[in-house]
Amino acid sequence: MARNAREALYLVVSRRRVSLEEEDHIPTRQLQDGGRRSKNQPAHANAYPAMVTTVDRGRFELLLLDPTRSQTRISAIKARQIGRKGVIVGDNVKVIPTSKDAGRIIAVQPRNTVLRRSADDSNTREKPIVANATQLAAVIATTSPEPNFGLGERAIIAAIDAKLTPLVIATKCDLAAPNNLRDYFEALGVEVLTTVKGQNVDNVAKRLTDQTTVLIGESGVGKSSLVNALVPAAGRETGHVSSATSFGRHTSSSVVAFALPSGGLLIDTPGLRTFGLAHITVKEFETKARNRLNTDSEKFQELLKLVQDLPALRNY
Ligand SMILES: Nc1nc2c(ncn2[C@@H]2O[C@H](COP(=O)(O)OP(=O)(O)OP(=O)(O)O)[C@@H](O)[C@H]2O)c(=O)[nH]1
Ligand SMILES: [Mg+2]
Repeated sequence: MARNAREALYLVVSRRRVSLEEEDHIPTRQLQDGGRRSKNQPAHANAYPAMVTTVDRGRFELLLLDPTRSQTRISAIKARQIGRKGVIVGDNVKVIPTSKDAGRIIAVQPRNTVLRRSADDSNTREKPIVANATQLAAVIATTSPEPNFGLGERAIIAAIDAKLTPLVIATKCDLAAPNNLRDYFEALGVEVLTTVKGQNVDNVAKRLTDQTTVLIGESGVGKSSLVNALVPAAGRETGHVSSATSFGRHTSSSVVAFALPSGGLLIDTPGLRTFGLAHITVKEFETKARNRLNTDSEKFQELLKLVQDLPALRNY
């Protein structure tokens, strides 16, 4: 973090604790933002809409959605009034700037969608991944690591449950042909896009424009490489895949959202080993799949069987 951003954050954190009532009546001089207000005006009147782009141990990076401000990225903490309520990447929030590049989140807007996974199939404790996504792209390499069809299917099931459009992006097509991946997922009614190292990714860019797409896949499949290709300013670190084990190095450790140059958002996530589905119910899944997957296909029957065979923790 830049030094001035860290200092600003320190000032925010070290500010004396105030009661809820006081929070709503912050003196004007603490709003060094230009948004002047009278002493008794509620804080919400000076709040800006923003979107959470990353979360790191109680600290949030936000993209301010106010086109009149020159500074569009700020760090923020949660106001006490939000309590223990979780704030996740993709959340639309209201923030009160406390300096040029820091602020305090005072409200979280209702979510349109929530992509979640559970700790594992027999543990219903949910782990929300992102809010307000419209698409999920299961990123699967043709090789290195070898395709994990099971993880892809699970991500697709979670996408359907969260009312997101599922896609498959087959990476590393310069190393092996994507035919088996394409046949497998197209039979299910899922669109399959392909990428080749060093070639343009216009086919993917076109498909992601004006959508909020979350990338899900194993470590080393090339999620962050794809982000860098689509968002040149992203500068995501990428890692090597071990030639001995064919496993990735779990290079990315946090969920981060980036604005796509042609509109929309792209969300990179850390590599997953498993995708727990204990939160899925069979009936709901069947209903939600109707308009999004080829439910007449044999492949869909296999997918349904996977959901039916999950430990019977759920309310059918
Ligand atoms: N040959 C080839 N290599 C690729 C391609 N895409 C990514 N790679 C390589 O695969 C390795 C892993 O890429 P990353 O982008 O770090 O993978 P990731 O999915 O973000 O991995 P985690 O952050 O660990 O989850 C890097 O060495 C990339 O250069 C591709 O299309 N072809
Ligand atoms: Mg990565």
